[in-house]
Parts: sequence; structure tokens; C-alpha cells
Amino acid sequence: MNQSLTLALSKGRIFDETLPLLEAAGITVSDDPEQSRKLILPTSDPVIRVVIVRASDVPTYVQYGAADFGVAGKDVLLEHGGEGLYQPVDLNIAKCRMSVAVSAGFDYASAVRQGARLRVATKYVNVAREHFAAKGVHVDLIKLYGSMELGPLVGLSDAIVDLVSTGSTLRANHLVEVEQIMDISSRLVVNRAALKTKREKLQPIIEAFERAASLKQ
Ligand code: PRT
Ligand code: MG
Repeated sequence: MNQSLTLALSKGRIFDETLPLLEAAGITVSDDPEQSRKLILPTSDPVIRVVIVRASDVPTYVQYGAADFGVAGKDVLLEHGGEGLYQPVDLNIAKCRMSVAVSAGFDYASAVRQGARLRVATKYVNVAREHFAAKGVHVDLIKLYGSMELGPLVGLSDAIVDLVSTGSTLRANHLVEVEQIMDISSRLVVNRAALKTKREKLQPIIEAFERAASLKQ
């Protein structure tokens, strides 16, 4: 039985914060994806390799079995839907929150109270739709792929739904966080078929990740 494993990671914070978890499982990656242009990185374990993909593509690679497992933010998983994915561990890494923000001068509370139709720009249309529907606020959602912070500044939208960690991006753009929707962290995602066919190789890694993550709480 082929027990080789492919792990999908995005470069940047997810790669950086997954390295210590891999080390806890006895696996090291010597290439740095920020330096190297390689998209497939070998590891110290000859049967385990890492593929570098866009953060929002991790669930797709794992869903179709092009990668056996991966690490993805809850934000990304909620938009993807999680189909075909087993999500055994909250890794407690790449933490932030999903929030609603508006321009410093915008009176969000009274706009919501008056039942005005709010224009909301976001990459996270599913989360945003559910959040405002639950509050009974009517919204026009404008899908963006990045730089959401610009939306209210140029009159594209009244509000944005985006990830916030330190708050410095909002401050630098004169935006104010008016609602926190949910806490975000990254999860381990495993292809459902691989979990069965490659359990022998996967299980110890999942357990090592679980132990290392529980120490991070
Ligand atoms: O950057 P790229 O377009 O390639 O993809 P991506 O933004 O999806 O990937 P990446 O690597 O930036 O983020 C991967 C995951 O990290 C996300 O899916 C989140 O789960 C998690 N994460 C944690 C964050 C942040 N913190 C974060 N601060 N993702 C993005 N941000 C951005 C945020 O969108 C905003 O523009 O950082 C800015 C806010 O940061 P502060 O510190 O100024 O508040
Ligand atoms: Mg980013």
C-alpha cells in the first residue's frame, strides 16, 4: 500500500506556524518557500512532501486528494464549505478574528437601527451573509479578493467584513471595528479517503499535531 503523504500549506504565517508542529511530529522542512521558487518541498521524511498553494486553495487540494492533508484558516474553510474534508484538530495557529469595520465617521449603529440597506465589501461573502441575516440587517454584498480596507475609503461600500489581528491595518486606513463576528484559527484538514487508506502513516502525525496544539492554548 502506498503510504506516501502530501501536505498542502500556504506560505507566510501558515507555513511558519506549522513548522513547529511538524517538528513535534519529527518532520523538518529545510527549504524556505519565501526564498525558493519550488512548489514541492521535500521533508526529512522521504515519504512526506509539502506542496505550497494559495491559502484559499488548500481545502480544494485536500478535497480532491491532490494533497492528503493540509492546514487552512477557519475563514477559508467556512467559505469552501468543508466538503470531503475531515477536520480533526484546531491547531490554535494563525489566530485572528473576523470583524465588521466602517469608516471612522460612519454611524453604523444608526444605519443598522434605521434598517438602511448596508453595502458590505468582503472576501467572506458566506460568513457575511449569515452574520447579517441573523441580525436581520439587509445587505448588498460586494465580493472582493483583497484590500477590503479600501472599500469604504473610496465609496465602494459602507462597511467591510475582514480579518483583524493587531488592528493596525484598520487604524492606518481610518477604519473602526464595530462588531466581532468570530474568532479564527487554523485547522488541520485531512482527505476523507486518505484517512482510511493511509491511516497508519497519518494517525501518528495527527496525534503529534494535536499534542503540540494543545500546549499552545
Ligand atoms: O495573502 P494571500 O492573498 O496570498 O492569501 P491569504 O490572505 O488568504 O493568506 P495569508 O497567508 O495572508 O493568510 C492565511 C490565513 O492566516 C488566513 O486564512 C487567516 O486564517 C489567517 N490570518 C491570521 C490572517 C491574519 N491573521 C491577518 N491579519 N489572514 C489575514 N490577515 C490580514 C487581514 O486580512 C488584514 O488585511 O492582515 C490584515 C490585518 O492585520 P492587522 O494585524 O493589521 O490587524
Ligand atoms: Mg494575506
